[in-house]
Amino acid sequence: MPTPSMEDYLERIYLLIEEKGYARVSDIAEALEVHPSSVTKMVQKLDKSDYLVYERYRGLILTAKGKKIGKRLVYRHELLEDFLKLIGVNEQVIYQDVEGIEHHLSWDAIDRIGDLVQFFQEDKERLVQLQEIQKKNEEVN
Ligand SMILES: [Mn+2]
Repeated sequence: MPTPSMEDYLERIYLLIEEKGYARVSDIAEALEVHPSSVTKMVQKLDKSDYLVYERYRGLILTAKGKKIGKRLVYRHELLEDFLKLIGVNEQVIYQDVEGIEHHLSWDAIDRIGDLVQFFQEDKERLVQLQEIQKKNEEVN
């Protein structure tokens, strides 16, 4: 199991490769706002755990295991953003909230949240009902 920090790297590396076709240490450092030497250290750790293959002058590639988990981590982040948006959380705090919770939920909880998002998406009337409750609660406060 990757640590939260390893998850952040794998998520970002997967996204960079998806967007640009490659992930350089400098790109990862910029995206995660960390020093390149920290990236090198972590990349070596991820290599040791078989999530990727890193060669100093040739860059890095994700292994099948790294791709699989990277894809799930990106999905998890996007699902949690969709979920918070759906239930009406202020968009300005959504990204930070997701960064704060994403590593601390079980995959069971993620899948159940997925069900709930689907529940609201399949019938917009359900969302209207939620919004009515929220309006009422706002009036009380
Ligand atoms: Mn994330």
